[in-house]
Amino acid sequence: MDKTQQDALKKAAGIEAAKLIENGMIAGLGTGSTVRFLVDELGRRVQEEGLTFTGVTTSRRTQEQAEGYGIKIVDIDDVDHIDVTIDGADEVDQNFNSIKGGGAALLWEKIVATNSNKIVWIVDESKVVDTIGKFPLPVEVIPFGAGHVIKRFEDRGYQPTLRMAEDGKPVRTDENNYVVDLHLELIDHPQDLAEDLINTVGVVEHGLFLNMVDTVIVGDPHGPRVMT
Ligand code: ABF
Repeated sequence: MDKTQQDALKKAAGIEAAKLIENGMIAGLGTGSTVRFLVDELGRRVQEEGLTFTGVTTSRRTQEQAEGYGIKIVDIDDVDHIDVTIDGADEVDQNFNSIKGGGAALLWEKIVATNSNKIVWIVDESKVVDTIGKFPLPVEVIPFGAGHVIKRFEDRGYQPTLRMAEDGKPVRTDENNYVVDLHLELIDHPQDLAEDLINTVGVVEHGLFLNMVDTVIVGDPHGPRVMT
C-alpha cells in the first residue's frame, strides 16, 4: 500500500469517527496523522454545521490544529469526565491489545484514554495485526538515569534504542522525557511485559494499551469497518 492509499484509508476512518462527536460533548482528541484527518473533519463540522463541543488533547500539536478551527480546548483537569476519546494506534491485535506511542505522545494519550467513558481507535488496515510486537514498543523514561534503564532493557533482551530526532538529539515528549523503543518483534505475553516495564525505576509509562479500547474503526478499501 503506498502513502496515498494509506492516507485515503486514514481519512476514511477519521471522517467516520467524527460522526461520534455530538453537540455539548467533551471529546478526547488523540495524536498522529490519522487523528489529523479526524480533527480536519471536526473542524469542517464546526464551521459548516455549527458543531460545538469541548476538546481535551493528547499533544500540543493536536491542540494547535483543533484551536485553528475554533474548537475549544481545555486542560484535562478542567473537566470531571471525557465522554469519548478518539485516538490513533500503531498496532491493534484481535484482542484489541494495542501499541501506541509512535508519535511520542503515549503518556498523555494513556492519561486521557483512562479518564474517558468510551475509547475509540482509528486506524488504517495496515495497523490490524494477529499479534502485536513488530512495531517497536515505545517506553517513556525520564532523562535522569536513562542510560541505566537502557542497559537494563538490553540485559533483558528487549533490543532498546533511544529515539533520536533529526537534530541528533534525543526526542523529547511533551513532558520533556525521552522515548526508548523496544524491538521485540512479537509480544505474546503483553500483560507480563507491561508489569515488568512499569516496575522499572525511571520508566514513566509504556505504549502497551491493554483491555481498554471499546471500538476500533478501520479504514478499509471496501469502506470503513467497525470492530467492537
Ligand atoms: C498516536 O497515533 C500514537 O499513539 C500512534 O503512534 C499514532 C499512530 O499514528 P498514525 O495515525 O500517524 O499512523 O495516537
